[in-house]
Amino acid sequence: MSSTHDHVANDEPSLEVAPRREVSPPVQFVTPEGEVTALGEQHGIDLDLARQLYRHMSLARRLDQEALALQRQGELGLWLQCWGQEAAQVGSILALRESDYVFPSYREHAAALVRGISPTELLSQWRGATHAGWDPTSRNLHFYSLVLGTQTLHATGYAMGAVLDGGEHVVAAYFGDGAASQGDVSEAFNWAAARDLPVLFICQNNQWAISTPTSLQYRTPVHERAAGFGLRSFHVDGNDALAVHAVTAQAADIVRRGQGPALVEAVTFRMAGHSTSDDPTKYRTAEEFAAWEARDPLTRLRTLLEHRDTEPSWFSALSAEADELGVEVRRACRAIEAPKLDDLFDHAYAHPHSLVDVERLTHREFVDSLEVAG
Ligand SMILES: Cc1ncc(C[n+]2csc(CCOP(=O)(O)OP(=O)(O)O)c2C)c(N)n1
Repeated sequence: MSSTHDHVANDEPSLEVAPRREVSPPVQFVTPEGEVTALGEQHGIDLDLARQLYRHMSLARRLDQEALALQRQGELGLWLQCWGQEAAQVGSILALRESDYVFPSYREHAAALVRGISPTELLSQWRGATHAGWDPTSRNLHFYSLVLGTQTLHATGYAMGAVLDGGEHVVAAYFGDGAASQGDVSEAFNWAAARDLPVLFICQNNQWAISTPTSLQYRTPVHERAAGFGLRSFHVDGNDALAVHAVTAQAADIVRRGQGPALVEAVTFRMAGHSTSDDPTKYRTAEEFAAWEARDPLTRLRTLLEHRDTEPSWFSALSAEADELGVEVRRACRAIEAPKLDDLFDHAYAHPHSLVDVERLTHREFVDSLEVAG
């Protein structure tokens, strides 16, 4: 049976410009078993960097587990876990300079922790206390974008301004495989390429967009699609923190030198549900979960470090540090105060506005009427 994707019959000459071809495997330095690949040996394994990556990834996983527990206890309204994506996030953000401006999506908790966002700042939004948790200018990390793909356009526009300022820039935008189906992302690719803008697109392909697998979303992998738009493009094992770091560093260097935008597709897996509101066992198999559990980003790095003379005491000190973070996450979450509803009106515009004043009054009258009735 033929499909629309079949090539022409063997006896006909192919007139296609670019026949479909096999996708090249992602760059990998460390196997899931913790062995260094030939490419990894060739590049060199920096054990200090490996320990730094492992530390950040361990702390991120602890924060993620604590936040899940807090949501289940009713302390958070919602949480979107980054479990499984720690290497993709920590490896990439550590390869950037602190002066590089970053536009995250909504699952980049590991990256946010590396940039120094505190548990209070990180959890406030998910406790319903604020629209956005931190001052984006203070750590060059924009606040989370929940409207898929919009941040890729924001990054592209930001990069246009950065170029006018002169200097060396990398403006990074994180997004998912699902967001890549948004027209906004294609527009961002196109405009960044057309204008040679210093944008580094970082796609975490975690295989799922809520309950839709990538296999139902597109035929051409995101890194190949980006290349079609004229971006320099990279494909990396997103559960291999050292490989992600090296690939991102190389891509960022190209962008920083003014050679146009680049894209890194990091192949990873969303181990949890999309959010605390869904049950992934309804749409994916235990076998798929187990296959990715065997590729866990922390386990492989730990195995590598253990094989390369990292003392057990180093791991126990890190475990104690993670315990302290856990205590702090729980304390910080419960201490987040409910917002004053007046803030909504105060922060609508920079200057007073008569319509906002009317809305504020109407709201007050409504609240007062409830108190009288109650
Ligand atoms: C413009 C837009 N369309 C739809 C949604 C609803 N939505 C929220 S998350 C999501 C899936 C996103 O998948 P992906 O980009 O792969 O990121 P992931 O959640 O896997 O990290 C969808 C469809 C949205 N937030 N914004």
